[in-house]
Amino acid sequence: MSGQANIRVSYLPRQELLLHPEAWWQGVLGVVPFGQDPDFPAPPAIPIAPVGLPELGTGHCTCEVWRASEPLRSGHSGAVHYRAGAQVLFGRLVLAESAPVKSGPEGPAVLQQATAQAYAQIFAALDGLGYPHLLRIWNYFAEINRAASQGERYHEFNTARRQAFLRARRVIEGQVPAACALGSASGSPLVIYFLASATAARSLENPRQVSAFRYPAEYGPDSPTFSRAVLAAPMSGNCLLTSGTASILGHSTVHAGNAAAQIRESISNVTELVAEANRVSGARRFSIEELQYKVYVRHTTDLDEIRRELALLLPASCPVTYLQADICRRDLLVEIEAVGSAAPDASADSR
Ligand code: 3EB
Repeated sequence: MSGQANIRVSYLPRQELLLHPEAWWQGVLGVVPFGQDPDFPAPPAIPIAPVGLPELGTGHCTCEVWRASEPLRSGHSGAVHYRAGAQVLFGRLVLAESAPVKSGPEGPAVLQQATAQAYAQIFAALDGLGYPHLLRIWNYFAEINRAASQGERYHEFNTARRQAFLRARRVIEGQVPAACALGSASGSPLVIYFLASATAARSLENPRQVSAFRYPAEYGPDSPTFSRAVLAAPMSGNCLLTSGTASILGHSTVHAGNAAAQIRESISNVTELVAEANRVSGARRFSIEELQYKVYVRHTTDLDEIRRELALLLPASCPVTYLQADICRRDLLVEIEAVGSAAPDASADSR
C-alpha cells in the first residue's frame, strides 16, 4: 500500500506561486492559471491547463493548484501532459478545432472531431498508464451555445463525448465522472483537464435533479455523460469533487433571467450533494462552509448581484474564484463547482 494520496487544491495568486522554490513544485500535480495570459513559468514537468477564462472581481490572476501527498512523476501520452503518483493522475490536453467553425446548421462538426480525438487520447493514456478511473473532467471550448448541425455546439460535444466513452469501453450511466463544460471566447481551442485514479471512486447523483445521463431529448439528441459529484475515497484521498452545478430542478432550468435566484438554487443543489456525500461516507465529513468554489458568470454585469447573494449563503472564509464563461444552456446565467477535502477518517472507510 502506498498510503493516502490526499488530493488537495488551493487557489493562489499567480505572483505568490512564482516565489516558491523548486522543491515546492515536487508535490504539485498540475496548475490551472486563470485570466488570459497563458504563459506560465512553472517547471516544465508541471502540466499547465491554459483555460484562459477572464477572472472577475480581483486585481490579480488566480491559479488553481492541485497537489498530492505522494511521490510524483510526469510524462506525455499523445497530446496529454500528465503528472501522477501511485494513486492519482492529473492530465491536460489542448486541441485546436481543425477548421474554422462555421455557424448554421451546415457547419462541419469540427468540435465533434476534436472532442472524439481528445477523449480517445485521454482514455488511451489512462488505460496505458494504469489510472482507468476518470474522477473529474473540466471541458472548455469556444462558443458553446452557437447553433450547429445538432442544435448547439454543446449538443455536438455531448454526442462525441458519449461515443468516446462507449468506444473506450466505459459505462455512460452511473459510475461516470463528475464534469463541467463551459464556453470560452471565440477562437479558443478545446482545453480539457482531468483527475483520474488507479482505484474506483463513488459517483453521486442529486435527489433534486434528474441524472444528466437521463436528460430527455429536448436538451440534445445524446445525453451528457457525467455524474453530479464524485467522492474519491479512501485511497485517492477523501475528496469531494462536484460537477458544475446550476439552477436546475428535475431536468428544467428554474429562475430564468434572475441571477440571484439562480445562484441560490445552485447552492441548494450543492448542499444536497454535500448531504449525499456525508450519507454515503457514513460520517459528517463535508460541509458547505468548508468547500472551495469556482463560479462561472455569463454576464459580467451580474457579478455584483451574484457576489452579494453568495455572501449571504457562504462564510467569507470560503475561497471563491469568479470566472466569465458561457454556460451550456442559454437560460443559465451562473454555474458553480466545489471541491471539498476531509481529514482521513478510518472508521468511515469500511467500503
Ligand atoms: C447541468 O446540470 C448544467 O456537460 O459536462 C453541468 C455539469 C452541466 C457538467 C457537462 C454540464 C456538464 O446540466 C450543465
